[in-house]
This record gives sequence, C-alpha cells and structure tokens, in this order.
Amino acid sequence: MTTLRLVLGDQLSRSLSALSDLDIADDVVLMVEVREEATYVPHHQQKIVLVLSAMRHFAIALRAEGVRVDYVALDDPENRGSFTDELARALDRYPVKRVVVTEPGEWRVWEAMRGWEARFGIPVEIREDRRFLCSRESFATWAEGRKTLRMEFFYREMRRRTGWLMAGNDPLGGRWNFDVENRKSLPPDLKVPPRPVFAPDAVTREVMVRVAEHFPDHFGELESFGWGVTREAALDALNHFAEACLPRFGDYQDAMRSGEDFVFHAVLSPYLNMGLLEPREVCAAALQALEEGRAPLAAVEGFVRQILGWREFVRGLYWLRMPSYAESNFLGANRPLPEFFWTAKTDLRCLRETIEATRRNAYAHHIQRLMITGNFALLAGLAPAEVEAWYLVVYADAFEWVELPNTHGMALHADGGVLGSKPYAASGAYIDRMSDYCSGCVYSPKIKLGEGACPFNYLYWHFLSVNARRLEGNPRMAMPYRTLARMAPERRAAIDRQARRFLDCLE
Ligand code: FAD
Ligand code: DLZ
Ligand code: SF4
Repeated sequence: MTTLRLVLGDQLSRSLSALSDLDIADDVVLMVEVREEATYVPHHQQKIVLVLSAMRHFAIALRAEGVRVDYVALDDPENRGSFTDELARALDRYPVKRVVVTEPGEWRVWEAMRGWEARFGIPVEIREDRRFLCSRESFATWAEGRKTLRMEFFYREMRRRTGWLMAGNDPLGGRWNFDVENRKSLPPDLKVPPRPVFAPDAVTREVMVRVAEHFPDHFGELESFGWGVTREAALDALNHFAEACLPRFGDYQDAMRSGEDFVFHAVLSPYLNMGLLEPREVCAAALQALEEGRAPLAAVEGFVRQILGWREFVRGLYWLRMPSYAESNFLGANRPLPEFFWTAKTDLRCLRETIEATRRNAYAHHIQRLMITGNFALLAGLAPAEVEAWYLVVYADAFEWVELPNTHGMALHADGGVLGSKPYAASGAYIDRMSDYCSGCVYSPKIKLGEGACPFNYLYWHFLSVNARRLEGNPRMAMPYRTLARMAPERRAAIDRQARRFLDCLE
C-alpha cells in the first residue's frame, strides 16, 4: 500500500507540506496536466506554458532525486481532464492507503478537494500551505473582532511577528511605512535595466507547441515567452532584481513609461505564486541588500511591505471571506467588458499600451493594473465578474486567492471597503503625472470637457456623481465631493452628457 501525494501546478516547492515526509521507497507523487485548469477561464497562452513547463521541470527534478513521479501529460489519450477525475484514475493504478495534498490556492479546487475522501472512500489528508508567512487560521484570529481590516495594521503585526525591519519594538528608521518617498515619476534620462529573459529550452518548446495546438484561441502572444521555468531560473531572477532594481524600487514604484514594461518592479510574482520562490527567501534577499548597504531602507521597506503585508493580507482576506466575497457589487456596476480589453484597439494611449504589454508579456506592473485598466473599469462601471475573469485570464501570476481581492476589492471597490477604505479613482491628471503616456495620446489630460478631453477626466466626475449616494459619506472622499458640489450645474450636466456618450459607445 502506498501514499499518493498530489502536487498541483502552483505547488512546485520542494518544501511543500505534502512532500515533507515523502518516503522515496514507497510513495508516488502524482502530477496531472488537466484541460479544466487551462479553460475554467481561458488563460493567457504564456501562463499555461509557464505552469505546464514548470510542472514538467519540477517532475524531472524530483525524479533525479529518485522519487517515483506519475506524470499525466495533457496529450495522454486516457487523460480525463480534471483533478478529481485524474485522481480517480490514479487510484485505479496503485493500491493507495491514503492521499496527501497541500491546501490549494483557489476556493473552486478546495471545494472539490474536500469531497474526495467521501467520494473515494480513502483518507485524504489536506495539509496547511506553510509557504505563506501567515496561516489562514492565524489571519482569522487577527481579524476576529475588528470592525475594519486594514493592511497597514496587519503589516505592523507581521513586522513584529517576524522581527523584520525592527529595532526592538520599534520600526527600523522610526517609521512603519516610507510610501510618501515612493511616488516619484521617472526622469526621462533614467535607464531601466532590462529584465532577464530565459530562452525556452526543449521542454518549454514542446509545451509551447502543445499549447498552441490545444488553446489556439486563448489571449496572448506565445513567441515572446521569456519566463524562467525552474527554481534555478527563478533564483537568477531574484538575484537580478536585488542587484539591479531593488535600490530604485521604492522611488519609482508608481511610475509608468511607454515602452518600459517592467520599470524597477521585481517581476517575481509568477515564481512566488507557483512555488519556485518562497516569500521568506525573497524578503531575506531584500533585507540582506539593506544590511550590506546595497539598497536604501525606503526601497526595502516598500518591497517587504508588498510581500509580508499585501500578499499575505489579500490571501488571508480571500480565505476569510470566500465564497460570498466574490458576490458583492457595492457600486452596482454592470456594464459589459469592452472588446478592446482583448484587442487593445482603443485610442486611449495608456489603456492601449497597458493591454498590448499584457498581451506580449502576460504581465503588467501594479500601477498599470490598478490605475490604468483597473481605474478605467471602476470609472466606467464595468461588471466586477467580467473584469475579474479578465484579470484571471491575462496575467501569468493570476491565481484567484490573489487576483480576486486585488480586483474586486482594491481596483473595483466592489466589496464596499472590506479591503481598502476608498476607491482608487483618478482622473487623467494622475496618469499624466506618473507616466509619459499622455504626450502621445489623441486626448489631452489638461482638457476636462469637450473636444480632445481625456475620457478619464469626465468619467471621474461622472463616477462621483452616479455613486454619490454610496460614496459621499466616506470621509476619505470628502474632498472630491466638496469640489463636485462647487461645480456649476451646467458644467456637471455637460460632464455627465459627455461621459454617457462615451460609455454608450463602449457597448
Ligand atoms: P512588485 O511590484 O515588484 O512587488 C513585489 C511582490 O510583492 C510581487 O511579486 C507580489 O508577490 C507582491 N505584491 C505586490 N503587490 C501586491 C498585491 N497588491 N497583492 C499581492 N501581492 C502583491 N498579484 C498577483 O500575484 N496575482 C494577481 O493575479 C494579481 N492581480 C492583480 C489585479 C489587480 C487589479 C491589481 C491592482 C493588482 C494585482 N496583483 C496581483 C498585485 C500586483 O499588481 C502584482 O503582484 C505585481 O504587479 C506583480 O509584479 P511584480 O512581481 O513585478 O511585483
Ligand atoms: C493554472 C494551471 C494550469 C493552466 N494548468 C494546470 C494543470 O494542468 N495542472 C495543475 O496541477 N495545475 C494547473 N494550473 C494551476 C492550478 O490552476 C492551480 O493549482 C489551482 O488553481 C489551485 O490553486
Ligand atoms: Fe490616458 Fe487620458 Fe493620458 Fe490619453 S490623455 S494617455 S487617455 S490619461
């Protein structure tokens, strides 16, 4: 009798709890490429290649250790196409005494997994995912009894727990957060280091052929694939970031520049989310850079906050609030997703460039996701479920536990303020300040209304008008609502007319 250990495509860590007591002599590790995971939303082609190729490389590494890996490829004629059905088939191949898995990253899979024991009539041990820095249980304890859940307070608690960036009981440098120093726009002459590109090896090339064949209509370019697919490559990417980008990460975290798809961002999220890197080691690399004087405190604090703070916070929130979290629609937004989110055919340059980069790289950096596509979706009142499905499709790092709170909560405010205290709504002036997109756009951020006006400008005021009932009581929205109240009624009416004309054309 053997123990069957199922490893999923975002669990590619040798330290995985499901593998912790692996008995090489007796156990079987099961890995399955299943159609359902590529099609429950039609993922970007690069994302499918990344996950499947990384799975194949992980299996190769395990086999090199002498582990018995049962690997079911997408093309296997017997492949039944889902985790549950493939597990059922594997149970017919071996005399299995128990199944061991690590808890999955998505509610959808968690629900299926919890039914396996009853369905198959054998013990199924679902272990905690210990790669995270805060367990689901510990987050729930922190959240208990709090009226509002705010990342900043959770983050401080995590700083105290880990002792990272602490001087005794106080934050290093006397402040918890150096964000005010992290909002610079990019000087035109500042060079951005190129992102490391990993040329596809034979395994990846084979997967690319299969993906092009099986999923020809999925969004995204495949030829530009440059992701690492092994732990070694992910470690190279981490070293590159720590050396070349981290020192400037803080300063230019919110900056956007046409043609610079990555700026000083880490581009590590797919590796973290699939398990090729662990959050602990990524933060350790940043802390070491600070200790050795290779990066300033503001940059390191800003970076550590993204991982120790935001990443853990959104995961905690997801598991605390699912499944109802996904169902709220606080602003009652219901406009269908415009076609240009897929084609990039729009004359709004900031949107066009962000969507083109997304298609090319299966990546856009945080400010593009939040303040370009996200801000537009918010201002235009796009239906949360459609926007969320788009974000889940298009990014290589998109797994629902992290995608949903960021989209539903942070970008769309569809949760009514569970994640953030106010909507991240901004007019063209913000985009103009933080990017060079506007200089080459047919619209002008300086024109508020009429011919040539930037649509973000009138959509912004229109958004405030139509959502006044829901938002004007929010103290953090007091200033824009005061400005709106001072606006001449004819001007408000003209703004609403132009916004409605624009929105009608979207459909
Ligand atoms: P950097 O900006 O260099 O940050 C470093 C690391 O911090 C990231 O690798 C990531 O692990 C973590 N991080 C930063 N911000 C966040 C955040 N808000 N939430 C969680 N982790 C964070 N991130 C995903 O990993 N998957 C998603 O599907 C995803 N969807 C998003 C959707 C929207 C609408 C928004 C606004 C943000 C989303 N994010 C998502 C968060 C963030 O944009 C990405 O983590 C980041 O852009 C990844 O690029 P990077 O590695 O260069 O990150
Ligand atoms: C994203 C993805 C894809 C495209 N394909 C697979 C697959 O064939 N096999 C697999 O084990 N995992 C895949 N994944 C990742 C899963 O979607 C992910 O493990 C679940 O969403 C649980 O978080
Ligand atoms: Fe975007 Fe408006 Fe600037 Fe054009 S003018 S790039 S639409 S913010």
